[in-house]
Amino acid sequence: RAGPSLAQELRVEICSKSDLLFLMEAHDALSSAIAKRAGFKGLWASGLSIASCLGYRDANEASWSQFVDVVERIVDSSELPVLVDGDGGFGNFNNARLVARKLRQRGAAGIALEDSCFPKINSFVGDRHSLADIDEFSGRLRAVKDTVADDLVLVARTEALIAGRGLDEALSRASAYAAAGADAILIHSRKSTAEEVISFATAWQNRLPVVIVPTKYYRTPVSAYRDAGISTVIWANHSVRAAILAMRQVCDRIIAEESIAGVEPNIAAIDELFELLRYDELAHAETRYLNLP
Ligand code: SPV
Ligand code: MG
Repeated sequence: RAGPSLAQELRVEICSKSDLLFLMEAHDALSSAIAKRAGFKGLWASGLSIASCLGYRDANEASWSQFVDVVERIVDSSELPVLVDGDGGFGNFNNARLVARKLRQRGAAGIALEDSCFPKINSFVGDRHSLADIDEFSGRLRAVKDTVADDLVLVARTEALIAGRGLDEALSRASAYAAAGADAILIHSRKSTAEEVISFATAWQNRLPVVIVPTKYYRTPVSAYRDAGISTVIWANHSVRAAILAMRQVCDRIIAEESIAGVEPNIAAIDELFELLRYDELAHAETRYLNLP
């Protein structure tokens, strides 16, 4: 399936009033295949997770081209609609539209752009998050929209609450971003309860679909999001965090026991790996194309 049809699928899902869409984090082809097998209908190519796996901080240390290469692997391996975390667009309007164009070429379904300044810093790191000027950021959105039109879903993310600027600022930014052509608004929060994102959703009244990232307010049941008319929930970093714990435990145990016998029941079988990467398809193709006796 080509990029634009995945974009269409993501647009329909995000805009659907009938139910909540869940996007699962992926950071490489394997996490993408695993999320697909679990039943997720769409993926979030997380900037934090991808940077972490490359050994970079979520501070625009990885280049846009490194990032786009990883996205291609995520798209290929799942063939699901992938909403890509485009950070602030890696610069000004010109960088943002270039990245969007490249993401379209690699089969992404959507891009989320946040109103941070380059270089960004992850929303949960420190407390010095500076917001971009509204008009300048709107220019980034308009440039992306003019470049990729309907081939990519454009999610505008405001960091107003992360920057401590309050609900009114978040709402006025969301309005400006809607006017600039965004298809949905991502409202981010670092609070441990969902209160402020629910307040946002209530005041916003679905002028565009609302997307949230409940990493810090993980206790809130999703029924609260359905009640608030929220469109999409992103589980933003849970595969990479699961991998960190699993790898740490296995490394700790192997070094302590000088044996791999103890860990064998607690790690994926080699066959599961072959299955995830569709070695059966290769075997089938060999019978077809190699003229085997
Ligand atoms: C990401 O997954 O990279 C995000 C979400 O942007 S957060 O890390 O919460 O900023
Ligand atoms: Mg990010």
